[in-house]
Amino acid sequence: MSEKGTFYITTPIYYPSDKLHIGHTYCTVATDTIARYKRMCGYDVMFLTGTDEHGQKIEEKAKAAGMTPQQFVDNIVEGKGGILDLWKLMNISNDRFIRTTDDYHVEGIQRIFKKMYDNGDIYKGKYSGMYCTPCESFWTESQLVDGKCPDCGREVKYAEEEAYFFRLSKYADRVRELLLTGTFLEPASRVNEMIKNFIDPGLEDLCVSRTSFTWGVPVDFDPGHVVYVWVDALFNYLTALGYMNEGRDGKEKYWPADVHMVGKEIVRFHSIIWPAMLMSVGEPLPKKVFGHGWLLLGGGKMSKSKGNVVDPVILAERYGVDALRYFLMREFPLGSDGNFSNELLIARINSDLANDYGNLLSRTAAMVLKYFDGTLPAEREEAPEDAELIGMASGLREKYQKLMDTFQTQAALEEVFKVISRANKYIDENAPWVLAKDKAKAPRLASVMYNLLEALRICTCLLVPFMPDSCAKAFERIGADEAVRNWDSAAVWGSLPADVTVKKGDTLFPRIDLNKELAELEKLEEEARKAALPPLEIEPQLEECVDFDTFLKSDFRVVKVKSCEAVKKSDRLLKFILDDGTGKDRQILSGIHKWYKPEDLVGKTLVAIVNLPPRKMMGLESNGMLISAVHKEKGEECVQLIMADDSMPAGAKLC
Ligand code: ME8
Repeated sequence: MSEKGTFYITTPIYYPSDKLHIGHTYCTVATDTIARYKRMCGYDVMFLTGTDEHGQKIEEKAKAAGMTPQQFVDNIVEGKGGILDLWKLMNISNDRFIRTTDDYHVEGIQRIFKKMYDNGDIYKGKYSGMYCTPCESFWTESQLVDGKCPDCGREVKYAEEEAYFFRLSKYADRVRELLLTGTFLEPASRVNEMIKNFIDPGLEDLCVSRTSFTWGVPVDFDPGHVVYVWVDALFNYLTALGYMNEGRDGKEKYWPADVHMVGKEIVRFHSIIWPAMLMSVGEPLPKKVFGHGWLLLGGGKMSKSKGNVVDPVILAERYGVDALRYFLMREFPLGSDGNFSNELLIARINSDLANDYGNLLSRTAAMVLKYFDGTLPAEREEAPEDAELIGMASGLREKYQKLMDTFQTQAALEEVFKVISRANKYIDENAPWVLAKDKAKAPRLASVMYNLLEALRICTCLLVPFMPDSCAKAFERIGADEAVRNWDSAAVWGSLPADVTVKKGDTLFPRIDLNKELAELEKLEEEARKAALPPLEIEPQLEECVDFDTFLKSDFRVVKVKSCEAVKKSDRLLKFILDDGTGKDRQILSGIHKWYKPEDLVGKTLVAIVNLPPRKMMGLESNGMLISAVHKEKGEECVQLIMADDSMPAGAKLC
């Protein structure tokens, strides 16, 4: 074991019900950054993430997709472009990945459920109440907001069934005490929320089994019941370490967890239900639950059903994984909500990464190459004006550590960038291009260059958890070998060798053309939104029968278009003059201008129902209706007129 000890950190396990979006990516990148930071400090880190694959929502989605639930989740987790691919792309360094459909976890959950049953904390009763299917949550009437789910705002359904209950009420006092003492739940503002909304009104026992669907961990001693998905999900943090199963190991080493990183809407499960269940099975409690905020879009939550999700793959592929990771950690403090926009993303990449950091790196390396052929000479001349930069860079690690240890990732980055700005200013103050003109000033020029490289090295060491790949490239560029890329050396000014050699390299963070990119992104996002929709939607067939005589009363005829023009002041209507075989012109109005140019329809053979009562539209009479095929494609309505073969005479009856 490492001298520093162990550090066990987890993300929530994600529902593989849809592709993950930038909000999930935010949560995972934040956890990854902290895991990488702790590893860098010398901890033996266990970083766990995974997927929460059971429950009614998944069962319903799989059915709609014509798959078994297992096929459905396999595809979203392991399929091309699935969750595993996303985490690989985002350079997520998890040590383990748990799927709640893994055999070892299922076995573990069955044993855990039985253990709580045997110790009297789970009992059989009857549940009646309101259930939110998307959130897999039961709510009492008093918890509903405007009659809807308080978490997601969607409709809830009344549900009644025989069920097992967990004696949550028994643990209310101990949970209250846990929340009120120490720093179990952070940020502190979330503590009040939990006490006021859930503990004070009185904790009710929790329904922990379902019988109305089958996609879950079966209760082995009572067939027909499946374990409530949140019991199944929360215990992943322990089964992943081999608790009550032989499939994994590490519980002795890593439990209790140091921190569960979770989104604010699931703080309740992690800070109330989870500790109570751990008390029930007699296991130590996690040291901390950290409830981060949401990434919002236009002030509201991203959700697939609203069609406003942002695809991290598009952004990472366009601007680089590290730029996206940096933005997510730099723009929003972890505990609060933040409004995502493409504009903010691009502005942040341009200002911090292209201008400040990237520019400092490329200017410094280019100057060392230009003035010293890449290798600094031994002779130096220090000056008092170096002190500020050296002081700031030397003290940076200490400030950074305090902030990172309290998950203030945004503030930690701010500190790093203060040093980067100071270094850029130092270039302007010392004007190396002027020093280079005078041979006698070469020692001074060498000192200036060395100080810049050192400041860059220290900053880069501390940026590694945020942008691992780009930092490796930056180290290469400034000639920092492995020995001076680490945590220890980040506190030691002067770690680079005096005769350091820099290398040529590509621009790390190219500047982005804001307006061009915004337009491009909008187009791509629109295409992605459309592609995500089911390709073709056809209305379901009516189940109610129409009797034959009634059907025969509808008079469908072949008609030929004599003329067709747009109706003035209407952007929808076309006016058709038709030959219906009677020798008299028939006028029909049809709202299909969006799909047809009038001139293209003249001469066409169509089908119309001719015995509808006349209707007036925009002051014009319409005698009948043209028949069209209607469906939706990628969410857009499509209307196509039924065109008959031109050999069919006008007036022929359809039957
Ligand atoms: O809740 N901004 O899974 P999940 C920030 N399976 N975070 C966001 C977000 C956004 N816009 N949207 C989602 C579950 N998240 C359960 C967890 S743990 C034992 C079981 C975060 O896929 C959300 O807050 O719905 C949550 O922490 C995580 O993504 C997983 O959400």
